Amino acid sequence: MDTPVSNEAEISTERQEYYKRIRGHSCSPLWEHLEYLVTAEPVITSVPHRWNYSEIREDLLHSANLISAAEAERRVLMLENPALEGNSSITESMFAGLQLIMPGEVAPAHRHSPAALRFIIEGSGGYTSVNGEKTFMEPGDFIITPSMTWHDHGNEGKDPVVWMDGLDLPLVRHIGAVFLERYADEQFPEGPPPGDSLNRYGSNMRPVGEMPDNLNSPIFSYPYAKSRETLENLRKSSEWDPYHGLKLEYIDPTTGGPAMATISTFLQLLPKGFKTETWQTTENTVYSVIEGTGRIIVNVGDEEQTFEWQKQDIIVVPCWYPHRIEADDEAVLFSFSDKTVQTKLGLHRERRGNA
Ligand code: GTQ
Ligand code: FE2
Repeated sequence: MDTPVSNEAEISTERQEYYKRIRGHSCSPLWEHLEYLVTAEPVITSVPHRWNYSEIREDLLHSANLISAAEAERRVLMLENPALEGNSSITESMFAGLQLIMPGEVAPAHRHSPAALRFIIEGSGGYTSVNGEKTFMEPGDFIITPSMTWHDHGNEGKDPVVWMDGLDLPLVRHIGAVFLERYADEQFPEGPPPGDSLNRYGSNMRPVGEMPDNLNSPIFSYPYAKSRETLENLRKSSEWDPYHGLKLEYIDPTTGGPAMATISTFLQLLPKGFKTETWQTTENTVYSVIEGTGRIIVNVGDEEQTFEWQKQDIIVVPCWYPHRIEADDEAVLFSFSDKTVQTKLGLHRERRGNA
């Protein structure tokens, strides 16, 4: 029996030819792509992952034998999301890396439109200079380098200094607005004395007549000693949040908003044995462990993936992966995310619990 060419196949061929034809005008049919473009829930490429610092440390320190900080400009091992290899990204929106400065070295001055944060992992005597204001850094300290501020780094101590860099680079690259300028000299001229911005803006007061940029905190440095003490003081009067333990956000004291225009930053305390409830958020989060041991349990499809962590480890939990945290010992976690970008764009969402 003759089978007539099915209507569908005919349309299909006709459609194929049509698609080819409109391709010539740089047009494409939305109806063939809609279901992959606008999905019921976030569909992303990046995956949760943990970097075990004790496994990386030797290789990181070895980089100093291969290249100087000056030659490298920035001697950084990028933490690439395993699903985003070659993209210099830890999530779709953010960059993270481990930067090494050996005693006596200088990472030369430059400035750029992507913003950066530093979170100190090990070593003493390291400093960063932001627009000429030097800040010495200790493990656990958090320092910001706002967009287009001049910065150079150095190490006046005796040991290697390592910190985690967090940048909004993938986001800025996506938009296209990337600019870099190198300073003519190795170091930017010394400006205000160390601690100047903290003195000006860090005491719930501010100099009369000064109007700082309201997108970034005028305070460049958030020392761990102070923020750890705050957590310790607060634990006595605060209830533990079932999803976060005791979690504080670093802010710009002049606005109450986030410390950085494009990156949200947090410090959280989890008491010994604490187990959080499962939390789901659109923000892409990078955790850095300062104290304690425990695990982050992430739901990936129908299975649970467990990422054990200890001091100095880094864990990424991308957008919308339900996850919970367990602390075996008392733990302090620093984290940064793109929450403030999402909030400013009206996109941030979260879901508490398994519902
Ligand atoms: O320290 O200035 O990890 O400009 C990437 C780009 C660090 C820095 C990075 C940078 C820096
Ligand atoms: Fe930089």
